[in-house]
Amino acid sequence: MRRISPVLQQDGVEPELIALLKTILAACREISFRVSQGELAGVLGSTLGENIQGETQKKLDVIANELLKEVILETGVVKAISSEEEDHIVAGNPQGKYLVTFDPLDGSSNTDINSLIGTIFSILPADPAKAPDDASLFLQPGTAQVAAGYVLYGPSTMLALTTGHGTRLYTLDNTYGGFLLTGDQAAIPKYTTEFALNMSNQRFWQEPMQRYVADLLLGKTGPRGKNFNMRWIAAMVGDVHRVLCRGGIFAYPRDTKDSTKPDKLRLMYEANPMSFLVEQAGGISSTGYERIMEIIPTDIHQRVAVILGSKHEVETCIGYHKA
Ligand code: AFP
Repeated sequence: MRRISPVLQQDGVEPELIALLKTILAACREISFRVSQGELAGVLGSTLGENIQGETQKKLDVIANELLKEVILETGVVKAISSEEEDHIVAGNPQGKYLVTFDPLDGSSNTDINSLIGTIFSILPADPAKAPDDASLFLQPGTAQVAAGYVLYGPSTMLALTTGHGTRLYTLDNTYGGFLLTGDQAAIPKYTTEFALNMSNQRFWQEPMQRYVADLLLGKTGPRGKNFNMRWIAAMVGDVHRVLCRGGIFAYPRDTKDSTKPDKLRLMYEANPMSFLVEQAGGISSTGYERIMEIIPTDIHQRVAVILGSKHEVETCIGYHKA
């Protein structure tokens, strides 16, 4: 089985970017170990604080955030980082070529029930003309990403990674201490009968999503002419991983449940990196009205509606938004 570096070298990825990715993955290996120790390491449960999103921080959120921040800034090739758990961007080396955004622990409500969680990251080029404490550095569309990935802390620890040469899956080999290639070129099937949505929000969705899901639920006797099955992990990393492995549609649509927060998922820390991975595996990713990776962000903590996965199914859902 192949290690990461030769695979990335073969794709022509710059040595500095390879080194940065390996540093991020070293931090993820450490997070994986802490996660696997669970209660034994005293890392479960919440802190007393809240993050910028107004969400309670889990102890593991804070540990993962600190670990990533420290090792990424030490590389010297990163101009600034932006984390879901930090109110503001954190400046790095003014000469750094890259910007890193990350969600240190996605699905953190799953930590206390020993269920799936993960780290999501994205790497963008840094504008040499801007200062490292200038947040506008990050206001680039997802199409500018040079790499994106997630590490899923599940029964085995897995990495999905893209540098724009397809999406590959790796598995952490604890005996060797690194990630080994276990799934070359993920290919999301075009058609699916599986959907992932938080159905408890159904009554708060906008009309196009209501119609789309109502038709799905009618199954074989409805306009779709086939039965669908539902899955919901409550951690985007887990749901997107399933989509990469066997297809499906994952959506967190806009809703009216909380008027201050019509969209739930974060553009920079969740939607853009996942969209890059999904598109590189042959799927598509949209808000229902536009391609997610073409959105020009106006704020680092911006949220967005997400519909992604199997090409035909996402296109069908988009069709309901156009009607
Ligand atoms: P946290 O990382 O704050 O736990 O949120 C996870 C998440 O943003 C995303 O990973 C899930 O798909 C979604 O929230 C789950 O939301 P529900 O609470 O509606 O199930």
